Amino acid sequence: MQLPAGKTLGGLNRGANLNRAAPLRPASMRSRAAPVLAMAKPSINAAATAAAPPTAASETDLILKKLRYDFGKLTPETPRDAYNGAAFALRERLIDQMEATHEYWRKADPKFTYYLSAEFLMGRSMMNTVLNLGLQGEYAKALNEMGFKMEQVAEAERDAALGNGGLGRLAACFLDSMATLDLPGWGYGIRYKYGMFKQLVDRSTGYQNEVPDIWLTDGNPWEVKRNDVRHKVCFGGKVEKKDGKSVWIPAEEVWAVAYDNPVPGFRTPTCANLRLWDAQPLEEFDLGAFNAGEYDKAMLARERADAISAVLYPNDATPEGKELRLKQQYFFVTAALQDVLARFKAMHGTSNWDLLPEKASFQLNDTHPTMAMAELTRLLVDVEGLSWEQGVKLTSQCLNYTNHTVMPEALEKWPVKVLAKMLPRNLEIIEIIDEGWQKWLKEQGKSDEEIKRMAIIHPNQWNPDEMLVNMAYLAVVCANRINGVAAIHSEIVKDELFNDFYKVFPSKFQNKTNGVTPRRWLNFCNPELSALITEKLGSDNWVNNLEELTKLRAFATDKGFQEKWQQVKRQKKIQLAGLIKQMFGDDVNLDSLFDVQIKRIHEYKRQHLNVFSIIHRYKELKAMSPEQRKQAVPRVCIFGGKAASSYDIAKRIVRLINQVGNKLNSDPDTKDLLRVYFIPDYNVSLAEKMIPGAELSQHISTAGTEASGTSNMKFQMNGSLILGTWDGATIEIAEETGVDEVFIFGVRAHQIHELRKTRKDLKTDPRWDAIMEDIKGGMFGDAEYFKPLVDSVHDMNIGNDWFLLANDFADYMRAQGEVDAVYKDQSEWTRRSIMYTAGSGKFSSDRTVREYAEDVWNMKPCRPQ
Ligand code: 26W
Repeated sequence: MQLPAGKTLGGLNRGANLNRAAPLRPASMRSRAAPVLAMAKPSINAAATAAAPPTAASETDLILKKLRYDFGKLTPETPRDAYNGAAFALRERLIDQMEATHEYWRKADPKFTYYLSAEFLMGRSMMNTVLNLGLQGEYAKALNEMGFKMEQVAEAERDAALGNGGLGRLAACFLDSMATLDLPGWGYGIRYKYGMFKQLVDRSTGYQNEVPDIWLTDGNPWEVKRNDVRHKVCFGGKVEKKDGKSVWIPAEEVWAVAYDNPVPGFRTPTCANLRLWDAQPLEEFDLGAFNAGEYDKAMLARERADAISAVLYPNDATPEGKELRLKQQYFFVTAALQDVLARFKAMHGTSNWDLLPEKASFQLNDTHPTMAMAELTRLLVDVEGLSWEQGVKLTSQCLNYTNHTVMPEALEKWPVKVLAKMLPRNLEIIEIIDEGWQKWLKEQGKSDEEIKRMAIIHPNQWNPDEMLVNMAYLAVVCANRINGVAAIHSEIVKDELFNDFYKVFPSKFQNKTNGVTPRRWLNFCNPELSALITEKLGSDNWVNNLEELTKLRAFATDKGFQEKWQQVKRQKKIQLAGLIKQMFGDDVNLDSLFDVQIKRIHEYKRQHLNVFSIIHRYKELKAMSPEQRKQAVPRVCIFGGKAASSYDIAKRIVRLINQVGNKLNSDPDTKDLLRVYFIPDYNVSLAEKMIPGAELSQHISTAGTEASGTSNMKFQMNGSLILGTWDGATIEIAEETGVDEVFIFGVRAHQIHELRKTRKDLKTDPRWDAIMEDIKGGMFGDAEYFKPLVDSVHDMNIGNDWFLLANDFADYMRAQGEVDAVYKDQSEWTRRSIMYTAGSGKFSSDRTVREYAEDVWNMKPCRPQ
């Protein structure tokens, strides 16, 4: 790298000489930078970034320069312009930090962890980047001088919605914590061209409609295309035996091209990476076919490749079972594994494979990346030439599996015939693994019945001639460690879901209770409450040491502090009311209890139990005298959540909530006491707006069905009380906050099996029956349409109501009554609200990720100096 004559790196301060106007690095230098992430070379970043910290002036220059040369705009006219300028300016900061981090890690050669996930629900990046880099002052000033408010500019950004719900968002929170904890870690996933569909709700009919999420139209400033980082991905064909070795001759090949998304940590120089793969054809265009007039054939390779990374499957609990889904899963898994092995070989050569588990640990985010179990073995044995034994050993030392659901219908099983066609060699490897596994079980003295129950490849219970590969069993047999995502869930995983396997190797099983990043979910989305907490605790150390919040307990009954706490909550309620005004044109009563249930629509999450209780509350209010109504606690009930496009009952639940809202919100007798709003297109950035304004959040899944839940943690952090069942992480939230502080109801998980089997002592309730009659009677219109919904929950005795809504109804109404009673005592409510936030320390994803690093990945932080 040539510097101007007589100048040494140290001498140059960024402000003066390094302003972006005068590009420091000549073009050729820039291209040479790319290999750093593939294979490192000495570079200047560390020194450069170590120079003068950014100033409002330097960022203004940079923003205007980006606008001018990347967008041909001299000054920003719209928030979109300002966003483009700011985003591309920050992009340069991010790339510098990422390069410097990876150069440092290249030298330090620490152990890395790789988070393999089919989903990363990142949301927006600008505010997160500005705040994690500690540049809010500079950027707020720079943008204000251009006539824009930071919040206004942030609204111009599209959400990166590359996920369905909990699983995808957890992956995003984990990346933030890994970077903030200086843990060398990367995410690997798919760069979907179309993310989670946009949900439109027809206000008058209440129907959900889906439209594609075309999020990349205006480019994506938060990614760096790595044209030179690509791996070949093969499909189909056949396997031939050549001198005793299996040789796969594929029928189709595509490129997996890397796009890097820098992941900056909070207040650390560490900037990790999320590498997303895009499918590209080997041949862009078949000119021969074109000249022969076969136009479709000319484009075929392009279309087939595009299809692989085109769209996210919008189901979050029932596998579509489509071949393209399996193609997507194998595509990103093999690209990730090839990428990691290439870097390992560059660093450690090809005769040091036993070192691999010391240098790389992989976390499989549910079963979606489970093909990694066969693929890593294939790459090590077929490509790198290791022995089968060594290949399988290394695989089982490197790969770990997290289970996120016990719902039987969510567990992926791929037909053997589909695998035989698409991935013949991988199927062969799975068959050999299963054979060895069953043989080993036999040697362990397991009965044939037990061995049959633990077979990885087994008949389809609904059509025995079809053989299926059970992806969860493959993961459990091959993984080094297996974990659930909350204490109760991990017990169910051991005692029920994988009990046979647990009895074989109990030491593999662990619990890792989920967490959420307190940066995005408290510090950034609720600056008002954050400022109050920082003021009370004397520093904002809590942002990455969340356990410090316990100190707030001492002030829970402090009148002065309570007042300030109430003011902040009031401010956030006003903002949420503003959102309702903007969307529905309605002014809501700010003295109402803001009651929020936001999550994917699913029968086990029981949004319909919530709306049934609202129908009863409405009827009670209608039956009251105006006098009595004065005693009632006014409520604004807010829902949000997408129903998978093919999930019929879930769509009927969405419509019922909207129809109930349309009726109640316009009823003169009750509209000041009870409102219902279904906020459409619920996503990460909407959650950031809604959660701080909530006073009560509902997590009312049938006990034993919600693996953990993570929105419950976000609400807790923001001082929103919880009405919920004894399920998932809500149990641990109650334990941390104080069980009496939480409104708990409903049957317990261990009682359910018996209840469903015997159907004895099932509770009924005349209020419940009346509600069912009202709906069937057309009180909310279209009785016909809602009949299947009513039938699905009415009358357990005929096998309906699998999720026990009727059984839990009375106790739910009891808890609802308690909520109203406590809300009438605002100082008691505020005391509890403070206790929730104070008890949320455990639910930082920093704690969760630290536990994974210690107990699963066995790795240490490595902070770039
Ligand atoms: C194959 C279709 C499919 C897609 C996604 C099946 C299952 C899933 C996910 C496992 C569903 C999911 O998001 N599970 C949620 O994961 C969260 C993070 O651990 C938990 O907090 C939620 O309780 C769990 O439902």
